[in-house]
Amino acid sequence: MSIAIPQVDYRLLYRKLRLIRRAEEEIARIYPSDKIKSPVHLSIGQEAVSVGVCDPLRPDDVVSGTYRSHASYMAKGGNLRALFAELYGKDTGCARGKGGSMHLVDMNHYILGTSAVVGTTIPIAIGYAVALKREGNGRVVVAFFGDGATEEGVFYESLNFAALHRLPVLFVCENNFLAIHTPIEKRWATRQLCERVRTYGIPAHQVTDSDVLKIRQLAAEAIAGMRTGQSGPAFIECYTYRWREHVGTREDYDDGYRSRDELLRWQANDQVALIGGRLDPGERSSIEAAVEREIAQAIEFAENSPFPDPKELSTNVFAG
Ligand SMILES: Cc1ncc(C[n+]2csc(CCOP(=O)(O)OP(=O)(O)O)c2C)c(N)n1
Repeated sequence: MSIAIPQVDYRLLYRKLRLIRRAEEEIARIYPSDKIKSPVHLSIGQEAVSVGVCDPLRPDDVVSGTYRSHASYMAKGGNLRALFAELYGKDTGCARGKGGSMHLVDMNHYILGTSAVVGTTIPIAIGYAVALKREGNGRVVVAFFGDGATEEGVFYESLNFAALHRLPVLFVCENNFLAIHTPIEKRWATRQLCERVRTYGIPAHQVTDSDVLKIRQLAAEAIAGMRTGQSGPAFIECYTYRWREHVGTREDYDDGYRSRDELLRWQANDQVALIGGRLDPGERSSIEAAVEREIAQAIEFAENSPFPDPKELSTNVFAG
């Protein structure tokens, strides 16, 4: 049976790419003021992965991310005001101001809570996939994680369990070649991640140029197969590049672990600009204006929201 993949809507795709890029640039602008109360791990440069993968998702599909999840949160349609309020530590934040950037969550949009501990959100995503399979409504889970997370044992346990039980989960590795400052050459004996994954019987694909349309197509095919029960889990490794420092908002090309030439090569292939360039200029500027308004309103909301009541210090922090 052939699988129908929905047509690309370039306006929607650009809106998402631009929203993520501009929201994170605004976070970087505000950050030095100390209004943002948590460390931030930006995805500027990596937007194509979240946007390409989330574009074919249904609103009731589930997404799981990491501490670097502003992008997947926005790509899945998470509440932008609650995102900014969370960064500001405000009561109206998506985790009531107690989690900050690394602990985003929005269950109204099926965005699972994220964690600072590398690899830990992968098995939680698998747990949701078990629940969705039992539910039987064709919903799927996407688990996003970095290349560093594939060094955790739980990644391989999760692959095996998902393959064994044919769970509807799409594993997406955002391979930016770095775990903090350590390059992949010093961490991986071989680059054959997809081959390692295939040994579990999971189809694995690699996108090396960050092309958002290729990523979208592969994700759409995998998701469509899982929805109908025709196929089990799938894996996509997306090469990508983080333009700013690991944590914080600086450009860190003088820190000695990577070169600005590398950045320039990736910037020449910037998917935000490339997709924007496919639009009619008038259409493009009205999308950009709408994005600016949405972000400005979210910032204003965060600024005007109250901090949590001190009496709530330990509420929703410990079980029971
Ligand atoms: C279990 C665990 N080990 C180590 C760390 C320290 N640490 C924080 S981020 C990070 C790098 C992870 O890199 P990757 O998974 O590739 O994600 P990226 O930051 O590139 O998005 C490490 C080692 C941690 N938070 N948790």
